[in-house]
Formats: sequence, structure tokens, C-alpha cells
Amino acid sequence: MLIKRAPWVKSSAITPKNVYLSRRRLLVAGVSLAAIDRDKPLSRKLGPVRKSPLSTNERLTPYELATTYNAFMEFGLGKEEPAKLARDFRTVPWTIRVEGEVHKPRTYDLDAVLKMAPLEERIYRVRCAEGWSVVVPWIGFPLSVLIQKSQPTSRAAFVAFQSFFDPAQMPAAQAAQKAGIQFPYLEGLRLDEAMHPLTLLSVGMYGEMLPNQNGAPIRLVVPWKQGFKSIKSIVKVRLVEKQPATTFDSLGFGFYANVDPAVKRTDWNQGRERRLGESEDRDTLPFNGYGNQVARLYAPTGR
Ligand SMILES: Nc1nc2c(c(=O)[nH]1)N[C@H]1C(S)=C(S)[C@@H](COP(=O)(O)O)O[C@H]1N2
Ligand SMILES: [Mo]
Repeated sequence: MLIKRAPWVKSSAITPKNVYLSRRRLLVAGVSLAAIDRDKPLSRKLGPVRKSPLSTNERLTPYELATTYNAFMEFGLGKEEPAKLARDFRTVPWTIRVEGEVHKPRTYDLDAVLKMAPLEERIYRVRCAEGWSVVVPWIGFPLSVLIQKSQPTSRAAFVAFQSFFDPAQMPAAQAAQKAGIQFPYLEGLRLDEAMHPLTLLSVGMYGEMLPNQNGAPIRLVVPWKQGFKSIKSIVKVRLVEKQPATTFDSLGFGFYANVDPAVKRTDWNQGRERRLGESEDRDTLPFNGYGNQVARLYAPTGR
């Protein structure tokens, strides 16, 4: 693997194993982590949250790592920057607009989104194209709920997503802009991918509302695709006829970006990955291990 340093193995950043194990036991017992994290305001707690059969039972990435090693280029290119530079990011009030090829274009405030469907906890693997990965207990509901509410027309074939962008709140975005990346950050899915039950509209993680650096207050989690498809801090969802332009497609990563260990790149190895907090690499699985659920979307052409 080409990652030169491994900041996530700094011992100071890692949850002591006994703390981690007791958290895990509480989680398994259905007790929210928020209840035991006395250093965080209880108002951030989300609930009730039901468990999902779509969750993996793999070991969770420690909260401290999943919230301090992030990709959120609007808040800097360094992986430790978003946790620091997004601290004062204003996510209240927040609205998300659903428009385009729909019969019912609507603007929802966050409260309306939180009440749209029962919240579920989905423990998913997410792999970044750079070769690091996490296992996170996301909270949310299927994106299909939001899309169905808007009643797509028969012309809708793709869904385009747009992140919030405000250069005044995101001065560190200039580093990415200098490297040729344009904001607002854009992503997209084919309509059948967007409607797939695994595609999660997430409002929280580890029992609480999303931390700013993880894409507060509302993001996508598409676990069988490279992490960049999981767009953060969404303000617009547009149903469209044609495949939309996306930030990472324009950087040469492709629109579909399904996790595929057979892909050869000169920058990052797509065949191996490192879970944050672990000291050994592991093999990357086709579709990030979700092939049983999603491979049918791409048969027989692979798209
Ligand atoms: N708006 C926005 N969304 C984004 C990104 C970003 O830079 N801006 N980075 C993506 C990438 S490359 C990854 S790997 C995941 C990382 O999510 P995490 O920091 O919660 O692990 O967010 C994705 N969503
Ligand atoms: Mo990424």
C-alpha cells in the first residue's frame, strides 16, 4: 500500500481496548453510546433507533478514529483537518431540496427528514479509494423513502446530489480548489442504485447526530462503492434523465465506482486496504463485500 504514514495508529488516538470492548457490549445490548459519552451534549442523541439485518457484525472502528480521520475536502485536504476546521460549521437551520424530474418537488427541513421514516442503525463497511476503510454504525433510513415521496416522473433515470458550499465557512476548500477540484461537491447514482435498500440517507452515527466532519446533518452512505460516492452535507437531490457530472468522475475515478479489487491504478492499490485502527492490510472484496445484494444491478454488462 502506498500510504506513507499511518496517523490512525497513533496510540493516543485509539480507544483503550477495555473501553472499546465495553462499548461494543453495550451496543450489542442495544444501549446507545450517547448514554455513556458524558462529554457530549445529550441533545445530540438520536432515537429510537432500530437494528437492521443489513448490518455487518464486524468490529466497529473506534469513534475517535472515525471522527478524526476524515475526507471532507471543503474543510481541507489533510485527513485530520475536517475534525478541527468543521467545528463551527453551521448546520442549523438546514434544508434539503428534492427537484427535477419529480411530480412533487419539495424543500424539507431537517426535522421533516428526521420524521420521514423510522431510524435504523446500519453497521456498514465503507472503503475510500485511497485504501483505508471503516466500519461505522450509521443511523438513517433508505434513500428510496425520500425519492419515492417526490414521485419521480417516467423520465427520471439518475439522481444528482449536491453538497452545501460556502467559501466563507470553508476557507480551507481553497487547497482543493488549487488542485483543480470544484465545489459544490457533486455526486450521482443511477435511479436503481439510489432505490436499492442498502443505499442509506444518514443523519447520524454511533447513536448520535452526525459530527460536522462526517457530513452533518445529512449524507449518503453507499457501502458497495468507493467512499467518495457517499456525499456529505447534502442540500440538493435532483432527479435527472442523463448521467450527471460528479466531482470524482471528473477526476478520472469513473461514475459507477463500485469497489473492485481488479481495478489497477497508479496512485492507490485497489486490491488491499487498511481498516483505521488496525496494523495489517487486508484484501479488498468485490463490491466491498456486498456483491450478494448488489451484483444483480450490474449484470450482465457490469454496469
Ligand atoms: N461533500 C463531500 N463529501 C464527501 C467528501 C468530500 O470531500 N466532500 N469526501 C468523500 C470521500 S473521498 C470519502 S472516503 C468519504 C469519507 O467519509 P468519512 O470522513 O465520514 O469517513 O466521504 C465522501 N464524501
Ligand atoms: Mo475517499
